[in-house]
Amino acid sequence: MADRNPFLPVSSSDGFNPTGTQVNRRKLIKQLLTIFVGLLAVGLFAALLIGNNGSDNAHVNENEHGSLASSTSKKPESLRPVSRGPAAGVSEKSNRPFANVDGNLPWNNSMLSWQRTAFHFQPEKNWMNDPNGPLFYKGWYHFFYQYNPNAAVWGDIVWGHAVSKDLIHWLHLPLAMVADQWYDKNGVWTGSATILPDGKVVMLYTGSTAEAVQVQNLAYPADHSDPLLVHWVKYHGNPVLVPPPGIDEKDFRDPTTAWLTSEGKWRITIGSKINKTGIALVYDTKDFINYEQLDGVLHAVPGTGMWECVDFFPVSKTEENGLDTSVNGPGVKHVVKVSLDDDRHDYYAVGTYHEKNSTWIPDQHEIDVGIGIRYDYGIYYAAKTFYDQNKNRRVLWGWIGESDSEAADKQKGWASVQSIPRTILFDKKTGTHLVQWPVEEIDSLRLNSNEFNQVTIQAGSVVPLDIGPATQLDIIAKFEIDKEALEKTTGSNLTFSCSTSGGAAERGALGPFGLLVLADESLSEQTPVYFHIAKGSDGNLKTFFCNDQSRSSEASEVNKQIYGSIIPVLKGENLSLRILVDHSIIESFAQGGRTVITSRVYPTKAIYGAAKVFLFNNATDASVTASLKIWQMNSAFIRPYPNDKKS
Ligand code: DQQ
Repeated sequence: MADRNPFLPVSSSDGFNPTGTQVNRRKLIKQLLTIFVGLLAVGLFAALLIGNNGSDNAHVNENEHGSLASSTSKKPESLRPVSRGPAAGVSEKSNRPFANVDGNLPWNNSMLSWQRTAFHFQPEKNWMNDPNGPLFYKGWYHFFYQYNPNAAVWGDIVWGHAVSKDLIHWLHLPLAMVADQWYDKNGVWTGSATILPDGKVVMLYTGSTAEAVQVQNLAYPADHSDPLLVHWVKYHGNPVLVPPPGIDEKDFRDPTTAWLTSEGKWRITIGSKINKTGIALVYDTKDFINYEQLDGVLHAVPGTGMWECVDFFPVSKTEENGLDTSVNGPGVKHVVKVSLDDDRHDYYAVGTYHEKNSTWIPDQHEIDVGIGIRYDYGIYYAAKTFYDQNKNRRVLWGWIGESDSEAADKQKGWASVQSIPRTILFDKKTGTHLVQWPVEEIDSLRLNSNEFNQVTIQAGSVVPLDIGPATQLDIIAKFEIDKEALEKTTGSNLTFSCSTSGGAAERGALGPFGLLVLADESLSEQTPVYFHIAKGSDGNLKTFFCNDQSRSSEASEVNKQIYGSIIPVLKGENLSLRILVDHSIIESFAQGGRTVITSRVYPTKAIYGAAKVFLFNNATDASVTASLKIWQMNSAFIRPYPNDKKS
C-alpha cells in the first residue's frame, strides 16, 4: 500500500502509536508552515533588496573627462546577497544583483545555446575570468586564463590554456597549472609572463595558500623547445614573495610582466591597498627568485581601494607601433592600468615613469588612474596587455563576464567570454586617451557585406537595414548630424549622462541617434548603440557615447543598465562607430576606439533569424545622415588541440 503519510517517520523508536503519530504530524505541519512563511518573508525581503530592475545600485556619472565616478545609493553590505569571492580573499565574482536569483527563469535550450559566442574566445564549458600571461612564443599566441574546471561559477581556480596562430582561431590545451601545492591550494590566481633576452619564458602568478594568504610564485615551461608550452614547472622554492609588513595577507596579488631597468635588473609591480588607498608595490629582481622591495610605491591613489591586475606599459608618442615593456626614453609615455576591486572597472591614465625613484606620475592629476578614464564603459575587467613581438604591437585582453543571473549561467553550463584582442596605442590627438581597436586578424572572418551610403534618418524615425542574419556582424558606421540644426539649436541639457538618462527613448534636440542591434521586428527587444550631443548655453557641444540595455531582453533577471561616457570629438572628426555583434556580446568602439563599450545582452526574441539591425534617430530637431558597411562574420574555430599532436 502506498504511504499516505509521506512526511511522517516510517517508524518511531517507541513503536506504533496512532495518537503520538497524529501529534507528530500536527507538529510537523506546523514546522513546515513556519519554514514556508519564513522563506516567503526572506524571499519578499530579497526581492525588495534586488528590485530596481537589475540596476547595479551603483549610480555612475560621467565627468568632464569621460570617466565614471561611482556614487550614492549603495545598499548596506550586510543586506546584499552573499556571493563568492570576497570570502576567499578576492573580489566579487558574479553579477551581484542576481547573484542568488533562482526564480522562474524564462530560458529554454534554444535561447541559451544562442547566447554562446561564435568568434570570441571561451572555453568549452564552465567558468572563466581574468586573462593570464598572454605571450607570443615560437609562432604561437598563448592565452592562459582563470578557470573553474568544475562549475559555471567562480571557484577552484586553475590556469586554462589555449594557443592560436592568429589570435582568432584557438586550440584548447590541457590545464597549464592546477592547485596542487600548499602555496596555491586555494587557487592559482592571476599572473603575467616575461620573455627573457634569451627567449625563455618565466611566469609569475599569485597563489592563494591553503590559509588564503596571497603569495607570489614562479613557474616556467618544462620544455622550452615545445612551441605549445604544454607542461609547466612550479619553482621548488615557491613562494618567491609573501605579503610585506604593513600589507594585509589578502591584499597582495597579480604580479605584472617584468621590465628591465637601466641597471639590468628586472622590475615588477604588484597591486595592493592600505586602508582605502590603492597602491602598486615595486620589486627588483635579478633572477625572479630573490626580490628587493623598493621604497615607496610606483603610484597610489587615495579612495580607490584594492588595485587588482595592475598593468604597466610604455606607449609611443610618435609611432604607430607598440613597444616592448622595457622600452623607455624620449618619445615614450607610460600607462598605469588598475582594476578596481570596489567598482569592478578597469581604469588607466597616461603619465611619466621615473626609473630612478621607481615612481610614475600621471600627466593630469584630475584624471589619475582609478578616478579618470576607463578602458571600457560596459562590462570589462582584469585586462592585461602584452607586447606582440611578432607584429610589433601591444595587444590588450579583457575579461567580459556575464550580466545575467548565476542560475542562468549554471543552466547554460558556462560563464564569461574574452574580448576580441585589441591593439592599443596612444591617442596622439587627445594626449589623454588610448585608442583600442580589434586586432586586424578579425577582418579575416568578414564574409559578404552590405553597404548603405548617405542614408537620411529623419528626426524621430527608425530605418530597417536589410542585411539578412544579424547575430554575427562587423559594422562600420559614420554619422553626420544636420549642420543647420546643430547651429540653430540653443542650449540643450548639459547635465546629460548616459547612465542617468532615460536611454535611447529619451529625446533631446540633437540625439540620441545610432544603431539598434539585436532587435526584433517589433522592436520589443533592442540594444541601441548611439551618440547623444548636448549643447550648452555657451554654444559648446559635448558628445556622449552610450549603450542602452534597458530593452535588450524581455527577461527581467539581466542587467539593464545604460552604459556610456562623454567622448572627445575633435575638430574635423566625423562621428564614427565600429560594432562587433557576436550573439550575447556587443563590443562597440567610437571615434577609432577612443571610447569603448562592451555589453552582454540576453534577448529572448531577437535571436537567430529574428535578430535585425536598424538605424534610429530620436533627436527632436536634427536629421542625421549615416553611411555604413556591414559584414556578416564567420565563426572562429575554437576547439581542443588534436590529441595525437600534443606532446
Ligand atoms: N581574479 C583573480 C585574482 C584577481 C582577480 C582570482 C581579478 O588574482 O585579483 O580569480 O578578477
